[in-house]
Amino acid sequence: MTFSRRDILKSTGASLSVLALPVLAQSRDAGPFKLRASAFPQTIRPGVRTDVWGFNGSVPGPVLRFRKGEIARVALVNDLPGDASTTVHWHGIRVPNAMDGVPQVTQAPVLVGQTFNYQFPVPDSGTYWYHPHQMSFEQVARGMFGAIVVEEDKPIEVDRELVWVLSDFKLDAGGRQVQDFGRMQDLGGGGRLGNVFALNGRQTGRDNRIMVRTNERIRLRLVNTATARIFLLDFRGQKPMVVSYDGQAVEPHPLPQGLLLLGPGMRTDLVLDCEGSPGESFAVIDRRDKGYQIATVVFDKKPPARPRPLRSPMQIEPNRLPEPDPSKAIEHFIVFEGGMLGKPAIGLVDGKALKVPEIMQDHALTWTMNYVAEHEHAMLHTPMFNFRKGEHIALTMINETEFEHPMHLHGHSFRVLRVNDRPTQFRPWRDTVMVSPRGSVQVAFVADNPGEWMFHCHILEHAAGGMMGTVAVE
Ligand SMILES: [Cu+2]
Repeated sequence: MTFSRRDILKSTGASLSVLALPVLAQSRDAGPFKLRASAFPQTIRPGVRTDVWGFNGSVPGPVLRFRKGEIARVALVNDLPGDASTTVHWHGIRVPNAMDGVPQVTQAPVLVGQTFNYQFPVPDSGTYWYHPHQMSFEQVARGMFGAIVVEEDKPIEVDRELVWVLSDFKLDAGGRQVQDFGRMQDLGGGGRLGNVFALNGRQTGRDNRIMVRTNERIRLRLVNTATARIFLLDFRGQKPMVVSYDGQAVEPHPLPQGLLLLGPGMRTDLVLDCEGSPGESFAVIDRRDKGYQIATVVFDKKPPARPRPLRSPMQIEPNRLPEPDPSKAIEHFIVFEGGMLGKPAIGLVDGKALKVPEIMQDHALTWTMNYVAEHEHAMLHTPMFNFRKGEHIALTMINETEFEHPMHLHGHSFRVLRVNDRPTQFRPWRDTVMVSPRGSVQVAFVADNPGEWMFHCHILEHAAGGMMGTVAVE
């Protein structure tokens, strides 16, 4: 049984009102889409209204759906309060540089009252997301994010598709957002963690029930939009299969150690063949934070969707990414140092060597990449590396800090070749990769997209605290 695009959209909208996300972009000829950034109240925790910032009046913003190869046209309208300028970055999509949404680097910030028209071809299918790159540690924390789905030419066979946007919010007793963005202890520590976990903008928990049919096949598109929280999801008793990381197909495989690690900025598509008896249920919990419950999946008492699970292939048709050849790749290294624990680091700020405590005091920076602490989107930055267009690059990140860093490269996807000096099993394509404390990761890619591209930690407080740089492709 296959479902048409229309059926899938209908069922995502109708399946569960609590978790259903508004769908905006649906069709090629629907014309340019408008994303209006503004402040508004939303119920995140049951019973209270929270003032959030977001797109088109909802957190998360609408799911933008495109087809592979389509030209995306999105008008960003800035109606944020005060003088909050903003931009939109299309995380993971290999856009032309001028459309990348990075203030000072690829465009001027969009001022309140202004509109900016984004237009770019969408080269790859997969799960992506959008968010501002201006004051992102504050604007994303307030609720400015949404998912992007780029459909494959020939989608894999599923009954239903669900988009789960995971985030967290820091609320006070009255349900207001705590206004403590950019504190030094968050910049130099584990980032600013919320106290309310949210799934599609609503507090998660036991009562978040998702009804499924026995032997139904669900494609779950998971996006972590939190500024700092790392999720480690356990689908208790179920055996979901990973079919893509960061929008790119991977050989279908069970979750490593049965757990899904989802750091800030990362996405994973799972295929879940719901195996259980009608009336049973299972919990989805976060193993990182005291087994916090994300949702309860309940098997409908109706007869099974089919007598036994589907056996049709789960392999997604891969995107055509330029294949890096490690034997001819030029090697580069990046060392991360600093933060509040571990050995004191020395870093260059504006060309001057300082100890990290001084850098913290005088410049509010705490991290270094290759011994440089970089101001967010500094006007006077120099790229960390200059690549020639078409060059094959092997990049090794060495984490000399006591913290995890999900590192994100703009404009390109890379193959993850080695983690902690061991070859990876599937050499997955990613655009955001977790580097563990005292660990290392080697990635490879072809630098084929011209322009100056951000390379930064996606714990957005770390980015604001110095883990932000650029690479140039000429
Ligand atoms: Cu980091």
